[in-house]
Amino acid sequence: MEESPFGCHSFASSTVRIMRFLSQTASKQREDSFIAKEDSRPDDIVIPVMGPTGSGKSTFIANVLGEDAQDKPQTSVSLDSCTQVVQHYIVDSATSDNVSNLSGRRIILVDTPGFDDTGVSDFDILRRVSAWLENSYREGTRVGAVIYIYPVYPGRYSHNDRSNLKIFSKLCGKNALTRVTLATSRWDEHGDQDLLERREADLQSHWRYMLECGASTGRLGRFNDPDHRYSAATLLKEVVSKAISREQSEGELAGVILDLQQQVVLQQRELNQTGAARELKKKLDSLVKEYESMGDNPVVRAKARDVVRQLDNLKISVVGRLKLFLLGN
Ligand SMILES: Nc1nc2c(ncn2[C@@H]2O[C@H](COP(=O)(O)OP(=O)(O)O)[C@@H](O)[C@H]2O)c(=O)[nH]1
Ligand SMILES: [Mg+2]
Repeated sequence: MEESPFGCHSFASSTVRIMRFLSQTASKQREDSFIAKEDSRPDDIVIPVMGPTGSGKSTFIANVLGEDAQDKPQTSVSLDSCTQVVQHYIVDSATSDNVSNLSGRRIILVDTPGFDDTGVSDFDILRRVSAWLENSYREGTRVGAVIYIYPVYPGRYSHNDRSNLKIFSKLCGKNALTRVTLATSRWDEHGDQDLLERREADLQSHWRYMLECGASTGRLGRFNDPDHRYSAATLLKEVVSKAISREQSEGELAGVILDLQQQVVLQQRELNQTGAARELKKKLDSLVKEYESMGDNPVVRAKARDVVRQLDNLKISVVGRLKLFLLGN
Protein backbone atom coordinates (compact mmCIF):
# COMPACT_ATOMS: atom_id res chain seq x y z
CA MET A 1 0.00 0.00 0.00
CA GLU A 2 1.22 3.51 -0.79
CA GLU A 3 2.35 5.54 2.19
CA SER A 4 0.17 8.55 2.95
CA PRO A 5 1.57 12.06 3.50
CA PHE A 6 1.06 11.44 7.22
CA GLY A 7 3.39 8.43 7.09
CA CYS A 8 0.89 5.71 7.96
CA HIS A 9 -0.16 2.65 6.04
CA SER A 10 -3.72 1.73 6.94
CA PHE A 11 -6.64 3.93 5.88
CA ALA A 12 -8.10 3.86 9.41
CA SER A 13 -4.96 5.03 11.11
CA SER A 14 -4.29 7.67 8.47
CA THR A 15 -7.82 8.99 8.97
CA VAL A 16 -7.21 9.19 12.71
CA ARG A 17 -3.96 11.03 12.15
CA ILE A 18 -5.51 13.45 9.68
CA MET A 19 -8.37 14.13 12.13
CA ARG A 20 -5.89 14.67 14.95
CA PHE A 21 -3.80 16.98 12.76
CA LEU A 22 -6.90 18.96 11.76
CA SER A 23 -8.17 19.19 15.32
CA GLN A 24 -4.74 20.38 16.52
CA THR A 25 -4.73 22.99 13.75
CA ALA A 26 -8.30 24.01 14.58
CA SER A 27 -7.65 24.27 18.28
CA LYS A 28 -4.48 26.27 17.62
CA GLN A 29 -6.47 28.69 15.46
CA ARG A 30 -9.25 28.90 18.05
CA GLU A 31 -6.77 29.33 20.84
CA ASP A 32 -5.27 32.30 19.05
CA SER A 33 -8.61 33.72 17.94
CA PHE A 34 -9.43 37.34 18.59
CA ILE A 35 -11.70 40.00 17.19
CA ALA A 36 -9.99 41.22 14.04
CA LYS A 37 -10.12 44.94 13.34
CA GLU A 38 -12.34 44.48 10.26
CA ASP A 39 -14.86 42.49 12.33
CA SER A 40 -15.11 44.93 15.20
CA ARG A 41 -17.12 48.12 15.60
CA PRO A 42 -15.92 51.06 17.66
CA ASP A 43 -18.98 50.90 19.90
CA ASP A 44 -18.83 47.13 20.57
CA ILE A 45 -19.06 46.34 24.27
CA VAL A 46 -16.63 43.50 24.94
CA ILE A 47 -17.23 41.47 28.10
CA PRO A 48 -14.91 38.61 29.10
CA VAL A 49 -16.72 36.08 31.30
CA MET A 50 -14.45 34.40 33.83
CA GLY A 51 -14.68 32.25 36.95
CA PRO A 52 -14.01 28.69 38.10
CA THR A 53 -14.76 25.64 35.95
CA GLY A 54 -18.40 24.59 36.28
CA SER A 55 -19.60 27.91 37.71
CA GLY A 56 -21.90 28.55 34.73
CA LYS A 57 -19.96 30.83 32.35
CA SER A 58 -20.92 28.96 29.18
CA THR A 59 -24.48 28.51 30.44
CA PHE A 60 -24.79 32.26 31.00
CA ILE A 61 -23.58 33.00 27.46
CA ALA A 62 -25.76 30.27 25.92
CA ASN A 63 -28.80 31.67 27.77
CA VAL A 64 -28.10 35.18 26.52
CA LEU A 65 -27.76 33.89 22.96
CA GLY A 66 -31.02 31.93 23.25
CA GLU A 67 -32.12 28.50 22.12
CA ASP A 68 -32.20 29.32 18.42
CA ALA A 69 -28.63 30.60 18.22
CA GLN A 70 -26.57 28.60 15.73
CA ASP A 71 -23.25 29.16 17.39
CA LYS A 72 -23.25 28.95 21.16
CA PRO A 73 -20.90 27.54 23.78
CA GLN A 74 -21.16 23.98 24.97
CA THR A 75 -21.91 23.55 28.64
CA SER A 76 -20.59 20.69 30.74
CA VAL A 77 -22.63 17.91 32.25
CA SER A 78 -19.93 16.72 34.60
CA LEU A 79 -17.13 18.32 36.56
CA ASP A 80 -15.00 18.06 33.43
CA SER A 81 -15.08 21.32 31.58
CA CYS A 82 -16.10 21.83 27.95
CA THR A 83 -14.52 25.21 27.45
CA GLN A 84 -10.80 24.89 26.91
CA VAL A 85 -10.29 27.72 24.46
CA VAL A 86 -11.16 31.39 24.64
CA GLN A 87 -13.98 32.11 22.25
CA HIS A 88 -16.22 35.08 21.65
CA TYR A 89 -19.91 35.28 20.78
CA ILE A 90 -21.64 38.30 19.32
CA VAL A 91 -24.99 39.44 20.68
CA ASP A 92 -26.54 42.07 18.48
CA SER A 93 -28.99 43.88 20.70
CA ALA A 94 -30.56 45.51 17.63
CA THR A 95 -31.70 42.11 16.31
CA SER A 96 -31.78 39.84 19.38
CA ASP A 97 -35.16 39.02 20.93
CA ASN A 98 -33.48 38.06 24.18
CA VAL A 99 -31.64 41.25 24.95
CA SER A 100 -33.34 44.26 23.51
CA ASN A 101 -32.98 47.82 24.80
CA LEU A 102 -29.21 47.75 24.99
CA SER A 103 -28.90 50.93 22.93
CA GLY A 104 -28.83 48.79 19.78
CA ARG A 105 -25.16 48.04 20.33
CA ARG A 106 -23.29 44.79 19.84
CA ILE A 107 -22.21 42.94 22.94
CA ILE A 108 -19.28 40.57 22.56
CA LEU A 109 -19.25 37.92 25.27
CA VAL A 110 -15.93 36.12 25.67
CA ASP A 111 -16.16 32.60 27.08
CA THR A 112 -13.02 31.53 28.93
CA PRO A 113 -11.82 28.27 30.48
CA GLY A 114 -11.70 28.36 34.29
CA PHE A 115 -8.79 27.49 36.52
CA ASP A 116 -8.62 24.05 38.17
CA ASP A 117 -9.69 22.44 34.90
CA THR A 118 -9.37 18.67 34.78
CA GLY A 119 -7.69 18.68 31.35
CA VAL A 120 -5.71 21.93 31.06
CA SER A 121 -3.17 23.39 33.47
CA ASP A 122 -3.72 26.75 35.15
CA PHE A 123 -0.62 28.06 33.37
CA ASP A 124 -2.07 27.13 29.97
CA ILE A 125 -5.36 28.79 30.85
CA LEU A 126 -3.65 32.00 31.88
CA ARG A 127 -1.58 31.83 28.67
CA ARG A 128 -4.73 31.44 26.54
CA VAL A 129 -6.64 34.24 28.25
CA SER A 130 -3.59 36.47 28.06
CA ALA A 131 -3.11 35.72 24.33
CA TRP A 132 -6.74 36.60 23.65
CA LEU A 133 -6.55 39.85 25.61
CA GLU A 134 -3.23 40.78 24.01
CA ASN A 135 -4.31 40.05 20.43
CA SER A 136 -7.64 41.81 20.85
CA TYR A 137 -5.92 44.84 22.35
CA ARG A 138 -3.48 45.01 19.44
CA GLU A 139 -6.49 44.96 17.07
CA GLY A 140 -7.97 47.96 18.88
CA THR A 141 -10.59 46.15 20.99
CA ARG A 142 -11.14 47.54 24.49
CA VAL A 143 -12.85 45.72 27.33
CA GLY A 144 -16.14 47.32 28.38
CA ALA A 145 -16.87 45.16 31.43
CA VAL A 146 -15.82 41.86 33.01
CA ILE A 147 -18.09 39.28 34.63
CA TYR A 148 -16.76 36.77 37.17
CA ILE A 149 -19.21 33.95 37.94
CA TYR A 150 -19.06 31.94 41.15
CA PRO A 151 -21.66 29.40 42.40
CA VAL A 152 -23.64 30.61 45.40
CA TYR A 153 -24.60 27.10 46.43
CA PRO A 154 -23.19 26.31 49.90
CA GLY A 155 -19.73 24.85 50.05
CA ARG A 156 -16.45 25.83 51.60
CA TYR A 157 -14.72 28.86 50.09
CA SER A 158 -11.34 27.21 49.67
CA HIS A 159 -7.80 28.46 49.56
CA ASN A 160 -7.87 27.67 45.82
CA ASP A 161 -10.96 29.86 45.36
CA ARG A 162 -9.15 32.68 47.12
CA SER A 163 -6.03 32.20 44.96
CA ASN A 164 -8.08 32.10 41.75
CA LEU A 165 -9.86 35.31 42.67
CA LYS A 166 -6.52 37.00 43.41
CA ILE A 167 -5.20 35.95 39.99
CA PHE A 168 -8.36 37.39 38.43
CA SER A 169 -8.07 40.60 40.44
CA LYS A 170 -4.42 41.04 39.37
CA LEU A 171 -5.36 40.31 35.77
CA CYS A 172 -7.88 43.18 35.87
CA GLY A 173 -5.93 45.62 38.03
CA LYS A 174 -7.32 48.03 40.61
CA ASN A 175 -8.41 50.67 38.09
CA ALA A 176 -10.54 48.20 36.14
CA LEU A 177 -12.44 46.88 39.15
CA THR A 178 -15.25 49.41 38.67
CA ARG A 179 -15.98 47.51 35.43
CA VAL A 180 -16.15 44.12 37.16
CA THR A 181 -19.34 42.31 38.21
CA LEU A 182 -18.98 39.40 40.63
CA ALA A 183 -22.07 37.32 39.88
CA THR A 184 -23.26 34.34 41.90
CA SER A 185 -24.92 31.50 39.96
CA ARG A 186 -27.24 28.60 40.87
CA TRP A 187 -29.85 30.66 42.70
CA ASP A 188 -32.46 28.20 41.46
CA GLU A 189 -30.83 25.18 43.05
CA HIS A 190 -31.78 25.56 46.69
CA GLY A 191 -35.23 26.33 48.09
CA ASP A 192 -33.93 28.12 51.17
CA GLN A 193 -33.43 31.72 50.02
CA ASP A 194 -32.27 32.87 53.46
CA LEU A 195 -29.49 30.31 53.36
CA LEU A 196 -28.42 31.46 49.90
CA GLU A 197 -28.47 35.08 51.00
CA ARG A 198 -26.26 34.24 54.00
CA ARG A 199 -23.93 32.42 51.68
CA GLU A 200 -23.87 35.42 49.34
CA ALA A 201 -23.03 37.72 52.26
CA ASP A 202 -20.22 35.34 53.25
CA LEU A 203 -18.85 35.36 49.69
CA GLN A 204 -19.04 39.13 49.63
CA SER A 205 -16.90 39.26 52.75
CA HIS A 206 -14.23 37.30 50.81
CA TRP A 207 -14.64 39.72 47.91
CA ARG A 208 -14.51 42.83 50.11
CA TYR A 209 -11.36 44.28 48.55
CA MET A 210 -12.78 44.12 45.02
CA LEU A 211 -16.17 45.46 46.12
CA GLU A 212 -14.54 48.33 48.01
CA CYS A 213 -12.65 49.16 44.82
CA GLY A 214 -15.95 49.53 42.96
CA ALA A 215 -16.83 46.03 41.69
CA SER A 216 -20.58 45.22 41.52
CA THR A 217 -22.49 42.07 42.35
CA GLY A 218 -25.18 40.14 40.46
CA ARG A 219 -27.22 36.92 40.60
CA LEU A 220 -27.92 34.13 38.11
CA GLY A 221 -30.15 31.08 37.95
CA ARG A 222 -30.36 28.40 35.29
CA PHE A 223 -33.94 29.05 34.33
CA ASN A 224 -35.42 32.34 33.33
CA ASP A 225 -37.73 32.69 36.33
CA PRO A 226 -41.06 34.39 35.58
CA ASP A 227 -40.00 37.77 36.97
CA HIS A 228 -36.54 37.47 35.39
CA ARG A 229 -34.76 38.27 38.64
CA TYR A 230 -31.93 35.83 37.99
CA SER A 231 -31.96 35.58 34.23
CA ALA A 232 -28.87 35.91 32.07
CA ALA A 233 -30.50 38.75 30.11
CA THR A 234 -31.23 40.72 33.30
CA LEU A 235 -27.63 40.40 34.50
CA LEU A 236 -26.30 41.38 31.08
CA LYS A 237 -28.53 44.45 30.97
CA GLU A 238 -27.28 45.54 34.41
CA VAL A 239 -23.66 45.07 33.36
CA VAL A 240 -24.09 46.84 30.03
CA SER A 241 -25.97 49.80 31.47
CA LYS A 242 -23.18 50.28 34.03
CA ALA A 243 -20.57 50.12 31.24
CA ILE A 244 -22.53 52.69 29.21
CA SER A 245 -22.92 55.08 32.13
CA ARG A 246 -19.19 54.77 32.82
CA GLU A 247 -18.49 55.63 29.17
CA GLN A 248 -20.76 58.65 29.47
CA SER A 249 -19.06 59.87 32.64
CA GLU A 250 -15.63 59.36 31.04
CA GLY A 251 -16.82 60.99 27.82
CA GLU A 252 -15.57 58.35 25.37
CA LEU A 253 -16.43 54.97 23.98
CA ALA A 254 -13.11 53.39 24.82
CA GLY A 255 -13.36 50.79 27.58
CA VAL A 256 -10.71 49.96 30.07
CA ILE A 257 -7.18 48.59 29.70
CA LEU A 258 -6.75 45.63 32.00
CA ASP A 259 -3.49 45.38 33.94
CA LEU A 260 -2.53 42.20 32.10
CA GLN A 261 -2.90 44.04 28.76
CA GLN A 262 -0.97 47.01 30.11
CA GLN A 263 1.87 44.77 31.29
CA VAL A 264 2.08 42.47 28.26
CA VAL A 265 1.46 44.98 25.46
CA LEU A 266 2.54 48.39 26.75
CA GLN A 267 5.33 47.32 29.13
CA GLN A 268 6.30 44.36 26.89
CA ARG A 269 6.61 41.97 29.80
CA GLU A 270 6.75 38.23 29.32
CA LEU A 271 3.62 36.54 30.66
CA ASN A 272 5.56 35.10 33.60
CA GLN A 273 6.49 38.64 34.67
CA THR A 274 2.89 39.84 35.03
CA GLY A 275 1.03 40.39 38.29
CA ALA A 276 -1.46 37.63 37.42
CA ALA A 277 1.33 35.10 36.76
CA ARG A 278 3.05 35.98 40.03
CA GLU A 279 -0.22 35.31 41.82
CA LEU A 280 -0.50 31.98 39.98
CA LYS A 281 3.04 31.14 41.09
CA LYS A 282 1.99 31.70 44.73
CA LYS A 283 -0.98 29.37 44.21
CA LEU A 284 1.25 26.66 42.70
CA ASP A 285 3.85 27.07 45.46
CA SER A 286 1.21 26.45 48.10
CA LEU A 287 -0.11 23.45 46.15
CA VAL A 288 3.38 21.94 46.18
CA LYS A 289 3.47 22.39 49.97
CA GLU A 290 0.03 20.77 50.26
CA TYR A 291 1.13 17.78 48.15
CA GLU A 292 4.31 17.40 50.21
CA SER A 293 2.19 17.10 53.34
CA MET A 294 -0.08 14.46 51.75
CA GLY A 295 2.55 11.73 51.67
CA ASP A 296 3.85 9.78 48.73
CA ASN A 297 1.41 8.04 46.39
CA PRO A 298 1.13 7.85 42.57
CA VAL A 299 -1.82 10.28 42.32
CA VAL A 300 -0.19 12.95 44.47
CA ARG A 301 3.11 12.41 42.65
CA ALA A 302 1.42 12.95 39.24
CA LYS A 303 -0.32 16.11 40.47
CA ALA A 304 2.91 17.43 41.98
CA ARG A 305 4.78 16.74 38.72
CA ASP A 306 2.18 18.77 36.83
CA VAL A 307 2.44 21.68 39.25
CA VAL A 308 6.25 21.64 39.10
CA ARG A 309 6.03 21.72 35.28
CA GLN A 310 3.84 24.82 35.51
CA LEU A 311 6.25 26.42 37.97
CA ASP A 312 9.03 25.79 35.44
CA ASN A 313 6.99 27.70 32.87
CA LEU A 314 6.62 30.57 35.31
CA LYS A 315 10.27 30.85 36.19
CA ILE A 316 11.10 34.51 36.32
CA SER A 317 14.46 35.26 34.74
CA VAL A 318 17.09 37.44 36.42
CA VAL A 319 16.31 40.20 33.88
CA GLY A 320 12.62 39.72 34.63
CA ARG A 321 13.17 40.05 38.37
CA LEU A 322 15.18 43.24 37.85
CA LYS A 323 12.41 44.65 35.60
CA LEU A 324 9.78 43.78 38.19
CA PHE A 325 11.88 45.44 40.88
CA LEU A 326 12.18 48.60 38.77
CA LEU A 327 8.57 48.66 37.53
CA GLY A 328 6.90 47.50 40.73
CA ASN A 329 4.20 44.88 40.60
N1 LIG B 1 -29.02 24.70 38.51
C1 LIG B 1 -28.15 25.43 37.85
N2 LIG B 1 -27.24 24.82 37.09
C2 LIG B 1 -26.36 25.57 36.42
C3 LIG B 1 -26.34 26.99 36.50
N3 LIG B 1 -25.34 27.46 35.73
C4 LIG B 1 -24.77 26.38 35.18
N4 LIG B 1 -25.37 25.24 35.58
C5 LIG B 1 -24.99 23.86 35.22
O1 LIG B 1 -23.66 23.65 35.68
C6 LIG B 1 -22.90 22.88 34.75
C7 LIG B 1 -21.65 23.64 34.33
O2 LIG B 1 -22.01 24.80 33.62
P1 LIG B 1 -21.07 25.46 32.50
O3 LIG B 1 -21.81 26.63 31.98
O4 LIG B 1 -20.57 24.46 31.53
O5 LIG B 1 -19.85 25.95 33.43
P2 LIG B 1 -18.51 26.68 32.99
O6 LIG B 1 -17.41 25.68 33.17
O7 LIG B 1 -18.36 27.82 33.96
O8 LIG B 1 -18.65 27.15 31.58
C8 LIG B 1 -23.86 22.60 33.57
O9 LIG B 1 -24.39 21.31 33.77
C9 LIG B 1 -24.94 23.65 33.72
O10 LIG B 1 -26.19 23.20 33.22
C10 LIG B 1 -27.34 27.62 37.35
O11 LIG B 1 -27.40 28.84 37.52
N5 LIG B 1 -28.21 26.78 38.00
MG1 LIG C 1 -17.51 26.68 29.92
